This record gives sequence, C-alpha cells and structure tokens, in this order.
Amino acid sequence: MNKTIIVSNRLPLQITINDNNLAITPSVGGLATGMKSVHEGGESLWIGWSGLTEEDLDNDLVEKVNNAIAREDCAAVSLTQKDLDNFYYGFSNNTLWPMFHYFMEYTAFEGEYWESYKEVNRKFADTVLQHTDDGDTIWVHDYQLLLLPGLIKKERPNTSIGFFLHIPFPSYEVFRTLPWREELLNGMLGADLLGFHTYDYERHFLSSVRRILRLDTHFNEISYQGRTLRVDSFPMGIDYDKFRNAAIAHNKQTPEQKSDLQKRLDAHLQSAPDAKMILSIDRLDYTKGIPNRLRAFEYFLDNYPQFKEKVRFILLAVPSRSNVPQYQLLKKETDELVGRINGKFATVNWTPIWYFYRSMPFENLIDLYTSCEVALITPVRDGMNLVAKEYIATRTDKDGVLVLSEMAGAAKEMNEALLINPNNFEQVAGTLKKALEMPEEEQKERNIFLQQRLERYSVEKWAGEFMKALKATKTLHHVIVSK
Ligand code: ADQ
Repeated sequence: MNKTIIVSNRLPLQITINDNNLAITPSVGGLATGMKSVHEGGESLWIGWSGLTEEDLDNDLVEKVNNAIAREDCAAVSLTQKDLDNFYYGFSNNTLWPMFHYFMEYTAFEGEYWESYKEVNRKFADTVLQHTDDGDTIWVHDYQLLLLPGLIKKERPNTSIGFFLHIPFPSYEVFRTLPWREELLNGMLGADLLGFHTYDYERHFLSSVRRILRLDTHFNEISYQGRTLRVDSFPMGIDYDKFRNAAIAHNKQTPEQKSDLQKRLDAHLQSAPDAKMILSIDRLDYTKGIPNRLRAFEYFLDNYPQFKEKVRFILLAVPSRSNVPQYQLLKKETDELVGRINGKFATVNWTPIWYFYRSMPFENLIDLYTSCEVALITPVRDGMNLVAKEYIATRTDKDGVLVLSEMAGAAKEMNEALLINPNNFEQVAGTLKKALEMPEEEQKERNIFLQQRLERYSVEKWAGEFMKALKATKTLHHVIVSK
C-alpha cells in the first residue's frame, strides 16, 4: 500500500528527558492539525528533527527516543549541534529567512552555512529514502528544506512530491542576489506541485524560474527535465472549530473556572468599564513589525489624547531564536520602547501597555482573543499570519475589529479587516481610532464574511486541497507520458 510522508524541519512533538525517563507530547500547532487529516487517510509517516541533538543523547537514549517517536508514526533525522548552528541558525534563519522577508541588510552570505544546508538536506533525504517506496506521496514543508524535493526525485523518480513554502517567496530582484540561487531553484523543482500562500509569491517564484533558470513556464506549469510541474497558491487556514469551540466554552466559564489572567482582565474591565483593550500576539521577530507598532501606538496617544486611560494595549511577544544577534537587538529595542511609552503616558491608575514576553498556554490565548476589542497585527512582511485568523474565529458574538497589515499574506483573503501599511504611523494611528470607534453593527457586518470564509477554508481543507492537487499532477504526468 502506498504511503504519505510528511517532512518538516521539526517533528510535531516535544520530547523531555528527566533522569533517563522520556516524555513525548504531541504539539498542537496549526500544521500538525492540518496534517492530521492527511495522516489519518491511510498509512503515513512524519519525518523531521526531534528537537534533541546527537550531543543530547547517548546510545542508550537514541534507541529509546527513536522507538518512542516511531510509536507516534514519526521518524527522526539526527542532527548535531554544529548542524543546528550552521544549517538552522545559519543558512535557514540568517540567510533565507531575512532575504525572503526583504531584510537584505540582515542576510548573511556564508559559504560555511551553505555547505551545512546542503549536508543537512542530504541527511533529510537519506532518512526519507529509507522509508520511501515507488508510488508513495511525499509532502515537504518550508524554507529549511528547499533542496530536498530535488534530492528525493533524483533517487525515487516514481514518487509524487509536493512542496509548500510557509513564508513569502521574494521578488526576482531580491532572490537573484543569492549566490546559490540556481541550486535552490533546481532543488525546489524536484517537486511535482509547489504551493505558496498567495498568488504574488507564486508569481515571484515563476519569474525567478524563468529569468534565472531560463525555463519556459506556461501559466502555472513548468516543463522541467521531461516532467510538467505545477505551481499554485493554497492560502493556509486554521483549525476553525477548535478556536470557535474553545471561545464558546470560555464564554460559559463560571467565575471559579476562570484563569488568573482572565480574572485580571475582568478586574481591568470593572475598574474602567468604558475602556477598550487592543491586542497583538506574535513571535518576537523583526518581520512582525513590533517596534513600528509601538511607535504608531505612541503617535496615537500623542495625537488622540482623548483615548488616554481609555485603552490598554496588550502586547504578547513569544521568545524566538533568542541566540541570533538581530533578535537580541529587537528584544532590547522592544523593551526600551515599551518602557519609554509607559513612562511617558502612565498615570497612577493606568499603564498603557501590558507587555508579556513569554509563550502562553492555549487557554490564555483564548482569554486574550475573546477579551480584546481590537487586534492590531502589523507585520512588515509575513507569509500568512494565523493570529489574525484565530482572533476572528474566537469572536463568537461577531464583534471585534481586526487591524491588519497589507504585508501579511492573510490580508489577501481578509478584505473586510481594516488594512494598513505598517510603515505609515499616521495611517495606523488613524485606523486604530476608527477601530475603537466602529459601531458594533459594522463590526458584525465585516466579521460575518470573515468568519464564513475561515470556516469554509479551514486548515483541514487546505491540506485536503493540496493533496488533491498533488494527485492531479500525477494524472497530468500519465497523460503526457502516454501521448
Ligand atoms: P509564524 O511566523 O510563527 O509562522 P503565525 O502564522 O502568526 O506566525 O503563527 C503563529 C502561531 O503561534 C499561531 O497559531 C499562534 O496561535 C501561536 N502563538 C502565537 N503566540 C503564542 C503564544 N504566546 N503562546 C502560544 N502560542 C502562540 C510561519 C509564517 C507565517 C505563516 C505560518 C503558517 O511566518 O506567515 O502564517 O508559518 O504557514
């Protein structure tokens, strides 16, 4: 029986080791949920790195870990600390991540990183090949594994390979600056179907293929080494029911069932019943536009002083890649801005920004989504942005206003949100005012459409559509071969 194999940099599980005792917790992120429907459709396997390096594990533990991982229908790719430094922190997050988000000044062109990227993609390929037979379907995820489709196709031409990029694909003018541009494109073209969040990313990719590899493209098809491959956009959705049901359950909580955070939010509401809460949630990443957002908030308070003591901005930043220098600088800048703005405007009764620098459990995310009247999501670049979608899904009474950056892939499907250019402080501040003053009827009119779309195009649907399109490319090959 043919299998479906999913490959991503990280396996969807967390492993903790305490005195030689292993605990595995499956992660509940969006991708894992979407893949569940693919996983459940028959025999399937998820391949990726376990989160533990070779240095973390002695021989005894390796076997234990691998057996435990196998029981979760997963297989681990073994990586060393050096791989992690050069492949993950290096080429993936110091070269591709900044470049694909148009942060050229942060992009490192290091031969050593590139060598490691090739080696680690080879390690992934070896693990995939060990588990793959002719006729299997393989779905590779994201920018850490751009070379993998090519490596697999070369040795298993009779497999069906899909690739999905979760971040933007940059314009040709940016991508062309990369010394290893041909190799990366050739690696990606090992896939039979290439998926992107938006049509623009797809268009940028096709343009690079035409201009760098000089290949012919016909609409969204590319003829490459005797195959016809297809490129398409598949905007990723969320587990709508999970967020919606959690919000419904949350709204029925008795006072005793409420979390400490919710109790604090309620206390705030009681002390200032006409005050509103503004929310932003993101990983602390320079692509998410956090300093811009804070400056726009400062501009807002300076220019619309009637909102002093009437708004509270809850800024939740999740620690991320904190050993990369740019992220350390961003942390410092964010801390300083929050301190300065709070220092400038705070009164005895009021602190304008509540800043949390930590990860929060799911139930607290729901507390925040359901309690805040406005979500202010202002990335300077973002492949999609699922937080925007999660916020709307939890608004069970259909109230709440989403202020969303045009630079997020999500903006393409969320036209009823208030769209802003994150670099235009005046516009962001003016839009924030509009959001805070928007009549409830208008909020509902906008959210009805947004919710309907999110419900229809859930993450399960997204995964299903991708798999369907991948199957269709297989048929395309048969037609061409049999002509
Ligand atoms: P990310 O850059 O991580 O993802 P995003 O799409 O917003 O960004 O997803 C973040 C996820 O983490 C959300 O599901 C959110 O609920 C969760 N999360 C955020 N803050 C949290 C917190 N404090 N505690 C716990 N969980 C938290 C990348 C790309 C995006 C793209 C996704 C999916 O950069 O553009 O949308 O992949 O393709």
